[in-house]
Amino acid sequence: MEKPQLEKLCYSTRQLVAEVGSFIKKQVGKVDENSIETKSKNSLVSYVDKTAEQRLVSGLQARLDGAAFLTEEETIVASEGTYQWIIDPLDGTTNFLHELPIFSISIALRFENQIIMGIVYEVNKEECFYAYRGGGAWLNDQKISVSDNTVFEDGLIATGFPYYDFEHMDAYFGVLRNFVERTRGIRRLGSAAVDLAYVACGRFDGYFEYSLNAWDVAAGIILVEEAGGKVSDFYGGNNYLFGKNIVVGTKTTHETMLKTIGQHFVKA
Ligand code: 2AM
Ligand code: CA
Repeated sequence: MEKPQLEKLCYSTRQLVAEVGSFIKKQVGKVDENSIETKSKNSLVSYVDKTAEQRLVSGLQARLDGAAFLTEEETIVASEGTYQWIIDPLDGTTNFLHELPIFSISIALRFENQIIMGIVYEVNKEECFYAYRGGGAWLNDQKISVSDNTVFEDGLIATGFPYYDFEHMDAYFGVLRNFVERTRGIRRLGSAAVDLAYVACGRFDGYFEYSLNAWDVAAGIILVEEAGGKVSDFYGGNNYLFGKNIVVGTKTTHETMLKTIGQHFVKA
């Protein structure tokens, strides 16, 4: 796809995402406790996630013919196609259900193993973060870039605590202890897509987490890259889309985080 076409698709996808975001916002506080399903330990879902996903999928099908889908709620199974949409219709479902105003829609478009577009829409503040390959990263029409802070100790770091996979607790809390002692602070927002978007616009200097799914990070990856940040897996490699762990940040923050993570996490 040529750049002008990609830009156009990104623009029209942003309209769709804002519409579905407004649906999600209207459902805050309306979900009956009995209608919440537990997919697996601490992984919750309601009609809101599913309806949002169905609306996104049909809107995207109308915008790009024949693309495949990888979606969290599996309302569609279409894995064949040169283009693939990777969707989390509601990232931060636990926050949403607890009426904690940090949750988002995360949509990425992948072509031949490369993410070429990403949109993260933070529903409460109506902030649309978007990027397409070679086009820079943006927040509501303003160009964004990662923080220009070069002092690790002055940085704010985001993470997600383990909530179902407790196998690497010692390693994880070893890293966290180090960062707690050495940085300005740690934040745990509960939406990986928002964490990544906030690194892209410089609110956070870095972010790391393990046990993630592709739909949590796909859009945020291109946001951080196009905003001038660094992205890798815990071992410095590029297996971060499906590898279930990710570390991102400004060049200096990423380098320092990776060094500490390497002292605690050993590649299996
Ligand atoms: P989700 O709401 O789309 O499932 C990283 O913390 C990611 O883990 C979040 O983006 C969130 O995505 C997911 N997650 C699922 N259940 C969680 C829980 N109980 N606590 C925190 N994060 C959770
Ligand atoms: Ca979700």
